[in-house]
Amino acid sequence: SNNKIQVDLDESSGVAMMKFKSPPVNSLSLEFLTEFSINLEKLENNRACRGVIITSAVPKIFSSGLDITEMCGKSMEHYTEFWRAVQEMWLRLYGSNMVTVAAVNGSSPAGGCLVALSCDYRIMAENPKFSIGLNEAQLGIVAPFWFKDTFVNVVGHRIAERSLQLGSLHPAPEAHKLGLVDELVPEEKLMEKAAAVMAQWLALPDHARQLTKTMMRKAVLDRLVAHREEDIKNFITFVSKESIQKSLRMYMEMLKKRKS
Ligand code: CO8
Repeated sequence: SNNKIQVDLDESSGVAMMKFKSPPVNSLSLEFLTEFSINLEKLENNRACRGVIITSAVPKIFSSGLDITEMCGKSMEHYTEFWRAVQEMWLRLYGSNMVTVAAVNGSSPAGGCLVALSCDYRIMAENPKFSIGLNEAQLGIVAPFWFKDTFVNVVGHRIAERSLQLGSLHPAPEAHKLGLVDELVPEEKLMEKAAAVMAQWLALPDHARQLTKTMMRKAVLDRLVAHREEDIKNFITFVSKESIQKSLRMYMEMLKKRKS
């Protein structure tokens, strides 16, 4: 189905709104990631579009990150296809020529955090119940090098190192202090603020801004492009281990138990 993400382009401003709409938690399944990449590609190739605001239509959750069920008990072929889709999404988003603003209106662990980190600017609702971070270590898994690179480029090496080792999920106020998000606003002001920030970034000539963005991000993008197949192999080897499968199953159990 072609409706996990709602896209609306305002031709007069050149700004597209991309809303994650895949309840209950906007997890990044193969289907979701494929739709995400196709939408980004379409907007990228549309001359009428200069910027994208990414947000969620699901209350309290921006995105719960990679769909854990895609990494449990599946075939090698499936893991390959899934991981290629994760890479593709990141290459498109991090390497986008458009201005990308994340309006983080809910929790945003792991892959959800990666999506926000890959944008040019992050605004988060100031609710301390919403947290964001690369919590992979808590699941007994390790964030790939390009997740780490993206994180380091936002917060610097020391903060990234501590946060990654501890698998920290930072409540919004703490995320702001660390520079993981650029700005906090009351939830009802989030979209207004995102539009204002977008207008500020779009006031510059596209060409100069795009070349500058490329200059800042190219090394990190090139590193994955150069090691893409190796990165897929690493993922498959890692995720196929019985110990890792066990960790992921236990984590899913924990999520379910926590509820009842
Ligand atoms: N994948 C699949 N299912 C999920 C996920 C997920 N990431 N997150 C939640 N769900 C499911 C829950 O199991 C639950 O299912 P059910 O209704 O069948 O019991 C349903 O979604 C609703 O979840 P909750 O009841 O927990 O909803 P809450 O509103 O209470 O909480 C949260 C929402 C905060 C998002 C919470 O669900 C949560 O913390 N989820 C886990 C998030 C997480 O840790 N994600 C990490 C994924 S790993 C990743 O993104 C990067 C991996 C890098 C690869 C490394 C190499 C191996």
